[in-house]
This record gives sequence, structure tokens and C-alpha cells, in this order.
Amino acid sequence: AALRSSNTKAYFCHELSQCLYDFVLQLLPTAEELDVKEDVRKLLEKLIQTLEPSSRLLSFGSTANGFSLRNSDMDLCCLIDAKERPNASDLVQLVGDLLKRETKFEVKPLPHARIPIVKLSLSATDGLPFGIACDIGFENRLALENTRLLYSYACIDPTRVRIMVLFLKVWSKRRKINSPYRGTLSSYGYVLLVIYFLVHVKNPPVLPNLQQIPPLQPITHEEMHIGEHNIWFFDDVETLRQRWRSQNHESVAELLIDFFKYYSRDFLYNTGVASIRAGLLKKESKGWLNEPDPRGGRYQDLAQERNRLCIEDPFENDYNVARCVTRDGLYLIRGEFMRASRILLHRPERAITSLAELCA
Ligand code: 3AT
Ligand code: MG
Repeated sequence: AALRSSNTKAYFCHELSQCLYDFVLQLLPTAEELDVKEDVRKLLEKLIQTLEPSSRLLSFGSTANGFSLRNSDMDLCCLIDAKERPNASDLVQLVGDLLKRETKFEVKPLPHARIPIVKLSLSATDGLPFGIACDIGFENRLALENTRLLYSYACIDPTRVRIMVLFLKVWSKRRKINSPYRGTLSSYGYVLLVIYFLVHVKNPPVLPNLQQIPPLQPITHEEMHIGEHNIWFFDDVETLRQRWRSQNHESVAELLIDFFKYYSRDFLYNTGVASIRAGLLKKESKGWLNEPDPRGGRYQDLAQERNRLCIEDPFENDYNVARCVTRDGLYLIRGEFMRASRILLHRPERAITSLAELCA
């Protein structure tokens, strides 16, 4: 009986891996969509250059990190090489006015947001069945670097890493737990949870820790830092592919089942910080503890709301990527991890049934 049940699990995982692959494949952006987005980027870059000739407009987020789904938003970052340039809020205003005059986009400048951006959108037309949504930010060099880091991880093990991440993005959106504005976690947060799991939880690891591999040639302090943030990581994926092979050969389904199990019952939510740079850290040692505030109840509640779930940003180490996750949000997220775990343990006759139920 033991043999039969282990056979069943192996068979189920084999089938589920195939289903995951097929499922994700049909959600990838089409070549046309990518072309349209690239055209939009070029057009906007040209327009902004009429204001600031030395500016460049670069993609970051999912359009550039290898984890993009059909109809995802475009995240764009404007870099200006001139020494003298307006501050981000003024730029948002200037660029906002320009794009209102010169394009058909609906334009919404948000000059006073924590990260000032211009929001653009275009409603659906025949040639563009889902419209376009796009955010333009300024000088956000760390976001460009963390995009490159995620992209490098995606390239090391393209099949398993990409399928896991893309599936979790779809799943978290369908289960409505992908919304920092409503107290749950951003896509970026989920991607970091997956990479943390593949680098630090799985043994043997599926991915190496790119931030801990030293450079092949010495590099300067300036090259290694943006401000006080160390942005070094080993980005020569070709060399790495020749020198590093994962000893972990689990299928994507086995990894996914284990991922849900780990985040349903093993991750130390109360005391732990997931850091892809340094492994499991303690809230206490980062000063991210829900310490009682001497000023009294109101502030104490605020502090607790802030650090319910702790995920360290890979470069901005004093920044908790999950700081928007509230107590209720975390309760929902953990509930969803448990639900997913339960569904996958059932192992119905056809793996596709589990997949449908997972995303129902
Ligand atoms: P979607 O396809 O848009 O769902 P995405 O991969 O574009 O997923 P996000 O939109 O969540 O991911 O984030 C886009 C980029 O913005 C990723 C990262 O470079 C930056 N970013 C987003 N959220 C944070 C955050 N909380 N802290 C730091 N950087 C962030
Ligand atoms: Mg995005």
C-alpha cells in the first residue's frame, strides 16, 4: 500500500507539473502585446526627451523581469543624466502636463505620493483589446536593480522558477490576496517569497544566492553601491550556468506543494524575517519587532500593523516589502496557503481538477 501511495504521489506530481506548464503558457503575453508596449515606451521616451534631452525611459517590474502575464501593467522609470534636474514632484507635474497635451492617454500625475509617479491609461480598442496601464517614476535606480536581480534568478532555472512565480501571481490575484492597498501582498512580495524558498528553505537549494557570490574581478565601492545600499549580485548567468548546477531535481509540482506547506505551517511569522540576501533573520535584530511603544496604545497598534509579515528588500535592507500587510491581510494570506495545501494533498484522479479548484 505504501508503494502504491508513493506511486500515486509521483504520478500526480508528474501530471500536475504538466498542467501547471500548460496553464501558465496560455497566460503569457503575446508577441503583439510586447511589441505594442515597446512602441509605447519609445513614444513616451521621445516625448519626454523634448523636455529633458538627456532622459531615458526604462522598463522595470514584470515587463522586464521575466515574470510578466498577459495584460500586466507597465512600470517605467525615467533617468535623467543632466547634473541639474527638477525634483521628482516637479518632474511628475511637468511630464504629466506634457503627456496630457501630446497623447491620448488618460493622465494622472501623483506628485505627492511616497514615490511620485505619473499614471497613464488607455482604454481598450480593437487593436488593443485590454488597453494599457502604465506608471512612470523618476530616478528609481534601486527598482531597476531589483528587476535585474529577479531577472537573473528567472534565467538560472527558467522553467521551474518562472512557472512557480507566474502561477503564484495568477493564484494570488484570483484569490484576491494581491493588493497592498487592501492589506495584502504585492506581486513583488510574492516573488521574493518564492526566491527565499528556493534559495534558503529547499535543501539542496534550487537556486544559488546571487548576492553572496563574489565578483570574478575586483570592483570599486562606487560600482557596488547606490547611495548607502549595496547592490552587488552575481549577474553573469552564463558563467554561473557552467559552474553551478542545482542538486535539487524536484518537479515544479513538488516544489509548489512544499511551498504552500512551508508558508502554511513552518515559516516563523511572529519572529522571522525572510531575506533573500541573508536567509532567515529575526525581527528583533532588525528592530522590526512589535515592541510596546512607551507613548501608548495608538502607536503600539501602528507598529504591530507594520511588521506583521516581514520580507526584507534585497537592496534596501531597512525596508520591509510587506509593510502594508495588515493583521487581517496576513490572516487571509495564511488561510489561502492552508487552503492550497489542503487541495493539493487530496490528489484527485486528474491533476487539472486541483488546479481549477486552487484558482476558483
Ligand atoms: P504585476 O505583473 O504588475 O502584478 P510586477 O512584477 O510588476 O507584478 P509589482 O507591480 O508589484 O510587480 O512591482 C513592480 C516593481 O516595483 C517591482 C519592484 O522593482 C518595485 N516594487 C514594487 N513594490 C515594491 C515594494 N514594496 N518595495 C520595493 N520595490 C517595490
Ligand atoms: Mg507591475
